[in-house]
Amino acid sequence: MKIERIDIIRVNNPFAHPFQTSFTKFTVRDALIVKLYSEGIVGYGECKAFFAPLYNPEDNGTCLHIIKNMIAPAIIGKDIADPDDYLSRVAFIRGNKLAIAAVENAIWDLKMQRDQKSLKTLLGGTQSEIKVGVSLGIEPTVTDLLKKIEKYLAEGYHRTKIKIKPGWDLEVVKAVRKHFPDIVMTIDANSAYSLDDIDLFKAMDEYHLAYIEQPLGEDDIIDHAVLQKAIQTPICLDESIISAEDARKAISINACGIINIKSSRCGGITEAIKIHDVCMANGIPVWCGGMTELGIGRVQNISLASLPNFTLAHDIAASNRYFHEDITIPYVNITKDCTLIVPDEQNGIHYDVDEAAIERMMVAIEVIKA
Ligand code: OSB
Ligand code: MG
Repeated sequence: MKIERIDIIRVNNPFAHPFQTSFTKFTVRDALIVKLYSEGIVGYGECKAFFAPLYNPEDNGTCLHIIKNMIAPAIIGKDIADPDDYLSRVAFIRGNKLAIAAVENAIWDLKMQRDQKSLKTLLGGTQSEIKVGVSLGIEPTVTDLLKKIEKYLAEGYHRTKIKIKPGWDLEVVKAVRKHFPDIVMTIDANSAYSLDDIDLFKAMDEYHLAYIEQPLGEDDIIDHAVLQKAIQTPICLDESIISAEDARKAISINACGIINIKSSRCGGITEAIKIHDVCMANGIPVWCGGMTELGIGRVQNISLASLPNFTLAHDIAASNRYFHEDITIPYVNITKDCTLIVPDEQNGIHYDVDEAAIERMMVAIEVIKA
């Protein structure tokens, strides 16, 4: 697949409702869309970074730099055989996984179109339908949160995840559990705590959460292992796991019982599958995490989540959970059972990219030609 041209398009899409995490309150989804032109086809990838390095060390500014000045020169005008070939050409880049993943995702999209196969088939997916959960931000009041939970339960979401931060944690969990005694409920701290808070997490055991996501340091597994030993509720690692090697190490010291996989965080779908395989071999269930992505990233996540060890509900909500407008036709939509159908050769489900929508959201563009 000869790479003839690369477009990096910066887009801004307002959130339908602000989304507050322990690290920021999002009002606009700032993202990069990568287009690879090759032999009459265009492969799309979405960069999942944010406007600032708040979730991990990258942001859309650093990703733009890495894609334009490091990745593009390594692949422009070159014949890229497949995602592995791409990854070997950019292997000199340390870190910067979100940037590497954005282009890797576009290479998979090219391959899918060239081989005329669904991504599910290329990745070895086995599930035709996947269950989805919802991730709920920090709200002004507990009453507001309870209302939101009610709304998404009515839509059928299979798991309710609540973002927490110091001051919005145990009391909130207690109140939600009281109102909804039986729901599958989880919390996500995005690294907002330390081992000094061990008693808080011990107290969480009483509320039978399905897991506690990334309570401690964004690059830590050691303290997570200490915490996991002290509590019954499984820890689910997110930020800390950026490679299959990280997963192997975390599992070997019992730092977690579950891992959330994001292909963006670990440099692409190729590494995500390796993490999936390490977890499966060790009896660690996984689910597909989200980065409030636009449709291009959201649709690729659906196919990744069709691999066999993706057994827990995913953060792949319908487009309308976050946005009024999206960039695929159709938008990502849930079934009446709150599942997503995985596109494959048999079911004829197919998503197109809405170029006009991208153009409406565009704030800047870089064009790199061979
Ligand atoms: O930690 O899972 C996370 C959103 C932005 C950054 C990090 C995370 C999240 C979410 C929402 O929890 C996931 C989604 O629905 O896309
Ligand atoms: Mg998380």
